[in-house]
Amino acid sequence: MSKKTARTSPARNSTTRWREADTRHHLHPFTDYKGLAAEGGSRIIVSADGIHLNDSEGGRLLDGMAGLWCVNVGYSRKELAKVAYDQMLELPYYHPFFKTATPSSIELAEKLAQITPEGLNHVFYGSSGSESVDTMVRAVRHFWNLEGKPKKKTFISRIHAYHGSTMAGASLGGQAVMHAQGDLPLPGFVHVMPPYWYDFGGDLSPAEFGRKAAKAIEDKILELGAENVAAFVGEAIQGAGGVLVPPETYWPEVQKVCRKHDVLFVLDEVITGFGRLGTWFAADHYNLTPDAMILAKGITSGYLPLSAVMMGDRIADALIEKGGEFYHGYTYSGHPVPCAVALENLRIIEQENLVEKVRTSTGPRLAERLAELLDHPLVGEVRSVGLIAGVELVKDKKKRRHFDPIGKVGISVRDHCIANGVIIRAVRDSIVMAPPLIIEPKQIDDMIGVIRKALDQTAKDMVFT
Ligand code: PXG
Repeated sequence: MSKKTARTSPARNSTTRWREADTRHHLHPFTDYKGLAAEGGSRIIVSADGIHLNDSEGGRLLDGMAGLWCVNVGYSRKELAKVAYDQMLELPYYHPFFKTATPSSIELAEKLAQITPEGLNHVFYGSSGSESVDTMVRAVRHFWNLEGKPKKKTFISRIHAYHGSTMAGASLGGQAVMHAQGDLPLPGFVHVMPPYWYDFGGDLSPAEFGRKAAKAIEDKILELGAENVAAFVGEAIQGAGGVLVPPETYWPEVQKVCRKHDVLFVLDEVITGFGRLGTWFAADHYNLTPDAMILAKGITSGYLPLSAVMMGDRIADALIEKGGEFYHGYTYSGHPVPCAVALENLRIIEQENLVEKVRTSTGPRLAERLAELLDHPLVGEVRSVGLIAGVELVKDKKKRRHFDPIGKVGISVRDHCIANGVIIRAVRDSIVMAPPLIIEPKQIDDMIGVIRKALDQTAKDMVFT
């Protein structure tokens, strides 16, 4: 068939046709291509409303992942579509290079400076979390040059961290499988133990282990020499790494260590920002004042691509006062359409009190319902703050021992959940969830009900195989 015939075929809208074309032409992110083709191709999502997705075969799914941790205000928001439409008619594109700016990018910068923690007053825009991680890495290295400390260039982050898929993002991330493809990390990125008590805590109490994991950062700074360390970067809760919620003792200590050794403290709030924890930002939940913060995802509830680095005063003042021209920027930095959508998205979050709803209603409900799963033979630990949660699946609860090989049980529970109409994700042998912030308590009950059923089905499969 010629390319032209394929594009204009009358069967174009059929699921089979989409699947075939998808398999033939589309390289998906984080996908085993041969495996996907062997399974018959993709599920085609055609529409969505509220917290539900509809597929091309009439299936309806509760989206327990808010897309990829991003659709905070839920799907089918006409207000966001209208703002995008109006902005496109008025000014579909212009950039902030060469002494110009656009109203929505300015107003959003002002708004972000207001709602983020004290000391974060300047915004540098990108279109994805990965881009903003790269921006931060370049800005921080430039900053130390400007400070007359050109040796301070190494970044410290954690095993299991996820900071994106670009070269700098994947280097900063602590995902071994990503490092293995393409000779990463780049020089200047090192990793320490994550605050993951279940796997790394040994005989220590969570509180003791939190201090130990923070000390691992200080030990690394001392090993490298503080004069060589630019910044420590961390997700407040490691999302893609399995929703690793640190012990309460961890973050205060980490911030103290960074300040003590004059190492910049950067929080990656790509997942945790914009209400997910029941506070506007994880920095508010953990009472932290980072030198820079990475934002994306929930900033537009995923309706359009947008990200930002919030630069703290120390970095921004140096860039402004002594930096000269900053040779960095993207075609879509400060794009007026996503910025307008972000402003409307923030208005919705405020108007509907979604942050408070997570803190006082749905977050506690999720925690309560998750705790009930602890009686299940497969469940070793449940972790949640607000509407982000992980459930650790284990072979031996007492000894905190995983199945070998790790990964199979998680995928089995995930697949049973999806077959029963709820989308969650599996990371190693944890299942993770982060539903839209508009989810109602009753829908949380439904979601946990399906997870319990999937756990039972998995346990049963294991007995009979
Ligand atoms: N930082 C964090 C903490 C993230 O979670 C990024 C940076 C990169 O953002 P972009 O917009 O470049 O993707 C992320 C992204 C998953 C999954 O399967 C997680 C992410 C992205 C895609 C899949 O959990 N997080």
